[in-house]
Amino acid sequence: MTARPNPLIAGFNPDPSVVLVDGVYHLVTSSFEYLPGLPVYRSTDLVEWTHVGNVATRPEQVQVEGVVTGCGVWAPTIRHRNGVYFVIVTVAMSPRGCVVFTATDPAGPWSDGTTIDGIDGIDPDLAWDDDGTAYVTYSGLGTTGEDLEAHHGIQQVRVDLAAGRALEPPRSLWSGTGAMFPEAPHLHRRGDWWYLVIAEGGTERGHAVSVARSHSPQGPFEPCPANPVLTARGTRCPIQNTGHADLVDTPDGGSALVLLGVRPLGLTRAFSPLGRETFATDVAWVDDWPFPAPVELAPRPGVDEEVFDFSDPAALADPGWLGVRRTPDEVASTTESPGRLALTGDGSTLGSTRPCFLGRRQRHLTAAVSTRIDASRGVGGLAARYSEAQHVELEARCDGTTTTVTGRAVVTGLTQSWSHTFPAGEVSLRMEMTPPPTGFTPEALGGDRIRLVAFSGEETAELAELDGRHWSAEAAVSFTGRVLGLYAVEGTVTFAELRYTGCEE
Ligand code: 6LW
Repeated sequence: MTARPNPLIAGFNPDPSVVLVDGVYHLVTSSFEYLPGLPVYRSTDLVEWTHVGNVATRPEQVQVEGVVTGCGVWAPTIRHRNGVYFVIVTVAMSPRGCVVFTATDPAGPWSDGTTIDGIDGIDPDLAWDDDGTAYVTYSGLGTTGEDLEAHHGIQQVRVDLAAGRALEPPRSLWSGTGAMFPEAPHLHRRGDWWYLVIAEGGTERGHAVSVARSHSPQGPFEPCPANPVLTARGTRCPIQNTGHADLVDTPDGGSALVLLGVRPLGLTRAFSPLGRETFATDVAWVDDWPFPAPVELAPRPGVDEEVFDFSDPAALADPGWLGVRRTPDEVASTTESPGRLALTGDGSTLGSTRPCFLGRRQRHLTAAVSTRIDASRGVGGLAARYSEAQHVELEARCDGTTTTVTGRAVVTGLTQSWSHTFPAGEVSLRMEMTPPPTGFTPEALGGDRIRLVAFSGEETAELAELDGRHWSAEAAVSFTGRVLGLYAVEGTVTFAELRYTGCEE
């Protein structure tokens, strides 16, 4: 059997939760302000994963239109009972709150979702007792997030899932070892024990996994003497911030954790371009306690190339396309301009909360993304986005006789740009990302290198080479990751293709 890779699911894929039913794994991750929300990945061996669909394909399911960037769809749990799959999730700062979706096929369609009243917290987990009692176990951080000091630890209520309400006031279960933000609880039954797996220490460098056990899902919970059972804090491990873990059986009868982590680059491992990704590690059981192995880097070998040829109307059917608070369908059309993808701007820019942007997750530390754009009827281009405040782009505009390409770097209110003018006509735009050089140089301390290049006919314009630290999880103080894509500002711009190439060499 092929060795399990790490990252298990690369690119912006934090807060993984996984379920195994009849030999098939389904895993979901957080999606924040992006739509569709809650990507669903399928595997039969925990090694090869296919993105088979998304839980929230309809905006009403999650209502992220008005959420602050980085809020929205946080930390799902996926479970299965009596032929039905359940995903429970908090939609932070949205009227939806704590919501449960159901489906018989995890690829979709999923239900409209039922909000569960009486849960003032995040990171809900769903578990059932033998008699069918449903428990929601969650992190008692109020969903408004306004008072981070008033954290109530891990809490639990019995719920009526159909009626959408808690059946009792919350009870406190356990708060971990005392590190900040006890969160991400998952409750698992194994033999005579109920295990409560939690994260603590915050989702940055202090992140850790701790465990407690009880003979009842309601506790009292006894902490593992070896807590935290997993953390990368204070190490030079290439995978940092490891935490937020869910437990699952492996195909060979063992156990594993799926969890989030980052791959920080540079001499001091400071900047993570891709954000929080999904990793896995094996678990050994000693005296009925789970002992996860350290999380080892094992990138998939070879070059991964994806070409979306927009003369194929099915190019948009892939579940990996993302819009920002809008669905890809709302933003892009394959019929407006036959053979090409058309984006029609509405005056919103990449600095807007609802840009006219169609993107995909960057999944490799060495990557290139390129497109061919016709800007004769509008203004638009190719971008790498972290947030409204942090993006970098190549933008094309045409005045009838020339096409000008502007490279622009936007970092929390600071903007710098570089331009080159070509004869009028289609231009190619390309961004290349590479890890920083080694050695004791200023570049070696930074993030990845991002080159902005434009081509037309025989002419090549190297517009800029930038330090990608500005578009990393740490500099953006971001829960998401880097998303690469096409955008329009005004008029209609059309694209022939989008090419993505990545490898971990
Ligand atoms: C999530 C919380 C966290 O709800 O960040 O990993 C939040 N830590 O558990 C968003 O991912």
